[in-house]
Amino acid sequence: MITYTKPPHPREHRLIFKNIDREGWDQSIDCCLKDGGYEQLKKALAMEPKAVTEEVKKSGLRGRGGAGFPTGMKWTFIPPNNTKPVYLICNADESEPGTFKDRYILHQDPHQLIEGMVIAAYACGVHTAYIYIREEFPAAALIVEKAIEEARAKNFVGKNVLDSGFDLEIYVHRGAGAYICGEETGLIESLEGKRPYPRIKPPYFPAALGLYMCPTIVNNVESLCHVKHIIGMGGDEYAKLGVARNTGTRILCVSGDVKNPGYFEVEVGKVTMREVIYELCGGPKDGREIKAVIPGGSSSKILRCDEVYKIRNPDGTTRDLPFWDVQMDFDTLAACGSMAGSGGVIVLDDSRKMSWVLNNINAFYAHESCGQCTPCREGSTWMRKISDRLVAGSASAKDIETLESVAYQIDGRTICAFGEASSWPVEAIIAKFRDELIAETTEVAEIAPVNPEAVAQ
Ligand code: L3W
Ligand code: SF4
Repeated sequence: MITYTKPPHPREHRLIFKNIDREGWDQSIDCCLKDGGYEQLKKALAMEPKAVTEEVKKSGLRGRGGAGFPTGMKWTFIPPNNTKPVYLICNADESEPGTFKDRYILHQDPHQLIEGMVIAAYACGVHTAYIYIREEFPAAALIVEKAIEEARAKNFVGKNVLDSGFDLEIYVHRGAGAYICGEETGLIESLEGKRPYPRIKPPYFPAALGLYMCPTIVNNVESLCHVKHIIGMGGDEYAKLGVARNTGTRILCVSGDVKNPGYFEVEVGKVTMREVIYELCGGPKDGREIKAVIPGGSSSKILRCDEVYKIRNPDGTTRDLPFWDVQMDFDTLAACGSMAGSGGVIVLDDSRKMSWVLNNINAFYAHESCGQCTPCREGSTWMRKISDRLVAGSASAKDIETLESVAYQIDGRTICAFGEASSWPVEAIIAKFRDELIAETTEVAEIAPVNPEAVAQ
């Protein structure tokens, strides 16, 4: 029986976090091998590469890094007549505010990731793979480098992996300390040794034109770990976890105003907002009430706890879905006008002023904009300046209108998704908490219009 230093909640279903906080688990390859490590790699190497991809497609796995894009489908985007090298990049630049799951995997179970990567590389015909680890995780980089060497010593990585004829090198690359390095094309530029200016998509979808303009598969740490379990269970069996179109498990990182914040691996769509807050996290802090939740990292739109959403049923009819009954899956959160993102659930209680929340988010995006395109560079700075005034008590009601207008002018007019990520929180907070924000504004005296005749005299 597995015992933990910090036991999982009974509602959890642990696949990826099975070894996190496990007693007697030391992250070494010996420990991992005693527990069946690299058995799924042996199974995958006995299959045709296309059959491995087929299992991942059947599993329904959707990317856990933010966009929820189907992983198996992404792998099939490598052009069929390609003659260039194909690369695999593990995006370990975990930096979405509210998200803190990948670091635990890198620190405590690096072999799970390496095994998933070798299987993914085999499926996609990759012989060179990179793990791009954010600069702020220096210990993780050392742990993963050591794990790669251990795997190489056992011939799970390197030339002729387990006598299969398949070669794979995996390199750790340390990030450059910016959020935008986690945007897949910014990451690729950074890996090429350049400033991480995102590329425009299309045409630069990495699966066709990625690293060194070669086909490149970019997957998040958690997504690649799931690959190992999909091969172990079979795609069909894996797809029985979770709900339709939202399969498997995912790690929710809950932070903010609850009694027991932390990480919880649950079946996708099998827990509601009420269950996350009251069961997994022990409810609001004493004497407080929940006000709102940002469900999928800071880029996702805020949900108010008194909202009721109109949800379209498969037969075209609609039904009402109150906030507390919202299932934490990709499709339900999208239907509520937000997104599941990278799994970072930020809970806000009635002690939080929305002007403070807004300003906090605006400060982050203004600092992290790469500056390549004008709407994002200028817009994020203006949004921060206005919300600075709001928290300082010197904003007017007109400023709220201007702030909203700036957000809508960024949205859809930028090179990468960062532009939307900076504007969506502003749009949603203003739309849902307008009265509260306006109550914090002051009336500014009208400045008298300039009289041209008086100036001429
Ligand atoms: C080839 C096509 N490939 C799509 C690929 C595309 C990418 C994936 C998803 O943004 C979001 C963002 C953050 N041919 C393709 C194609 N692809 N069509 O599919 O694409 P996309 O553009 O929807 O996603 P993205 O640009 O990667 C990600 C949000 O996630 N976010 C997460 C941030 C997460 C972290 C972290 O800490 N892990 O930073 C949070 O909310 O705002 O909206 O691979 O190439 N026709
Ligand atoms: Fe850079 Fe922002 Fe433009 Fe993305 S949207 S390329 S982060 S300036």
